[in-house]
Amino acid sequence: MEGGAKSNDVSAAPIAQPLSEVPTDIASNIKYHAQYTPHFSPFKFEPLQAYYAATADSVRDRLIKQWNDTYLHYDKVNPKQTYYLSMEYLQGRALTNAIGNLDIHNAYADALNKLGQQLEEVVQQEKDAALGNGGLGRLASCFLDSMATLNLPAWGYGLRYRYGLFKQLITKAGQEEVPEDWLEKFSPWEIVRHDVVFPIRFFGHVEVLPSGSRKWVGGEVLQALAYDVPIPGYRTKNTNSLRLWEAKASSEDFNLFLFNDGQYDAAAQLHSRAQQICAVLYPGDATENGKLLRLKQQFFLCSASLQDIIARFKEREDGKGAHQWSEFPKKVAIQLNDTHPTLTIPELMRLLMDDEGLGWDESWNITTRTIAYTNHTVLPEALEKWSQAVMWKLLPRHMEIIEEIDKRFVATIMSERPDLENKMPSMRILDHNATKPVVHMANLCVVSSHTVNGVAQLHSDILKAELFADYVSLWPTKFQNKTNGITPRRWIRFCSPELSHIITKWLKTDQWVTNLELLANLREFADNSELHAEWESAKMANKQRLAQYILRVTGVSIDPNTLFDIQVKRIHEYKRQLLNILGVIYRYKKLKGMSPEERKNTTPRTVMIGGKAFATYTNAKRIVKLVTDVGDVVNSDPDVNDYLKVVFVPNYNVSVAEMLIPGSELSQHISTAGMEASGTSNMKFALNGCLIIGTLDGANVEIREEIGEDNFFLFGATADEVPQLRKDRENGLFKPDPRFEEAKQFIRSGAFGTYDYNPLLESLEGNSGYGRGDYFLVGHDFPSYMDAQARVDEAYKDRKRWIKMSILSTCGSGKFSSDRTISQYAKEIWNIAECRVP
Ligand code: B1H
Repeated sequence: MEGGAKSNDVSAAPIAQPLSEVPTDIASNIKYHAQYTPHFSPFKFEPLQAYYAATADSVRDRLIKQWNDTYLHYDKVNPKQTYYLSMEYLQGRALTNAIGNLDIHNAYADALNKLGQQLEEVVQQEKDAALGNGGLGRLASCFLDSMATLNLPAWGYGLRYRYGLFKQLITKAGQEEVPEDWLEKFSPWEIVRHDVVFPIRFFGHVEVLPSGSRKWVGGEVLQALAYDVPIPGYRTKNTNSLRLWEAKASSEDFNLFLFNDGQYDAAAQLHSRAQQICAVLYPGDATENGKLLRLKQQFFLCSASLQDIIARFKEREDGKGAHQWSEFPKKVAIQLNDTHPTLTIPELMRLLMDDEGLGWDESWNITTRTIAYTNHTVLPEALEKWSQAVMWKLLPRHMEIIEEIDKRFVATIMSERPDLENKMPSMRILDHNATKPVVHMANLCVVSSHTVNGVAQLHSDILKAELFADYVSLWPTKFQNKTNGITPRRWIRFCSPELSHIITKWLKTDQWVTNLELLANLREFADNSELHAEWESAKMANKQRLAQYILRVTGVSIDPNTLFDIQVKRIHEYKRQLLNILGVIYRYKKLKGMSPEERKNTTPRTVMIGGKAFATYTNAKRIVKLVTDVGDVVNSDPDVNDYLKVVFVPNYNVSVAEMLIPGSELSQHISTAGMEASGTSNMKFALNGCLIIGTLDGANVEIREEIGEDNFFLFGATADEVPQLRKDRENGLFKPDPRFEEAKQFIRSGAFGTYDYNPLLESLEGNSGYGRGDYFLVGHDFPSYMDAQARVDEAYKDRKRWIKMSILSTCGSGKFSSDRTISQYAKEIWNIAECRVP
């Protein structure tokens, strides 16, 4: 059954005033919710109840009030609004962020105290919303925080996955994945909008109507139901929305006849297909089935969001007479977070032409003035290419439109730039030569967007010089850089209150929380011994908190007086956790060979490595296993125990990051140059006064510029050297450093157990191929990495110098606020202005 959905009302019914019985004083309000929310028995008040039934619900009242006011205000002013489309959001926990942004943190802590609860304990009851894989999803979440804080009319759209990123268990066998049920007890932060439902079609065919226009019909039709997550800005009334879509089948799709006939599965077939759509984040796409489901997810997000955007556009414009389609790009900006929501392009074309009756030229003009695309990677395996056959089957009308876009693009080139004819194969959207024809999603995005941006200066330069070089000569002004940023609220103000108070005290203002460049003013105190003492004691408090956490989750006791050295990020060969652990192995071997006296002259370290490996990425899983095996040996070796510990931090996620980053002193961002588009944890660590050891890759380049090269432990090949180094390697010109050979040999000797590490070691041998022949140049960079580590050891011995470097790292982090990034998107890509709720 199709067409049964209500697709008109996109507004939230405003509640004129809060329920009068709900007490406004916080403690009574919490008590009220504890008694009247139906989720738990009313007479228990333990931390879990305090979180669910009370704290979150009572914060929610305030959020919803602000959310409604914001919506009404945007409705009234009708400004140009941005819609950020992303398949991923890594929101983490919401409670601390909500009461911090609403500026009621202390009041809540006091109120809970009165009720016999500790806020710190209550906030830990919340499960992380992990609807994302890593940096790309966390960036989207930081952007939402900044858009609200800057009072920008801007919404996020995503999918409400039932199971987000898996939970990582570390066992004797290495990593195991288990589902993380973030909705197990329900999320108090989402509001289901039963009145916001849109039909989404899959499969079917295209019919030509008597008028000559085309219409997509048949197939199966599911429903997209909206869930809104209010996104409060920091100390402002503006509260934006993250709208997450869930897939449903309608009741008419339930076949009562079949059910009564005992055919239970067949009776609910569409219901079960609907459930699959939002069941999991990024299901493995190794199988044809997995691919089709991922494509369905992508289309589901694009179609539902566009229908919603168009409905809102019409509603707001019709209030002042009939809407003019030429106004659409003046009211709507759409940002595609990588190519995952690319289907927005043909879907907008389809809606405008087939549903609204516009012609091709007008529809194309509107589409290309509305849509902009952010590229987040140059890794070939992450550049999406969809099989044309699969797309014809699932989205026949969209494939017609994509063919037409491709045809017109080719025609334009042939008539305007015949010199580019030989570049056509790499520039075209459709390739016809391959044995299995595909759609190049990035090419579709570049051709159809008004702006394309990379996420750090080096990455944007590489895009212009390599991946998109041919397009640059065609459209020189289309390409921009927007260096990533992070929200200072979550990533220092709330996760490190101790350091934040010190900064506020010395700057004599807390304005830095929304104007991060003010941190530069701390530089004048970089040698002040009083600040040094306070800084060191705040860092020590954070290290102690981290040590307790590590003991609790791993059973390993670590000493806060050692150098805390951390690498946390998704496990990937290009991120080179293998380089890190090989360095650790070499360090361990040297320590073993030293006399007790000699050891006393070394810098004691605790090395922490954490991150999830994609379930089917075997080499990444071997790296996890190697780190845990090295940890087992090193941590139980009394000879070196006071000088080295190695911990694999399990289940790295946003909340764990909030614990690790403030307690870090050295962090590793050591990807092969040219491969990490930006990185964002590097910014979080630097902001928290943690020094970086890193390559000239992604945003490291700009971080080093900002905090000063003396305060950055640099090593390794540069991006422009990498291609030649790979060639040298293929030609047998690479001479490995003896230290590198020694570290590998130590693994082979069985020093870390009997697990078969040969495949991992072999990836570093041979002379060519991706994932072979040391494609990631671990061997080449190893000696300069070890030298940089030696400089770290020396620097750490000089406490005064180290603390100064730490302060200067924080001082130089002002540029990396996502407020700066988002202001630039607003001005230079979206052309939107603030719309502050009075
Ligand atoms: C980034 C991804 C990504 N780049 C494919 N690309 C995915 C690609 O599920 N998939 O198919 C998911 C994610 N993620 C990261 O984006 C970059 O590697 C980081 O360097 C960058 O900081 C981050 C945010 O821009």
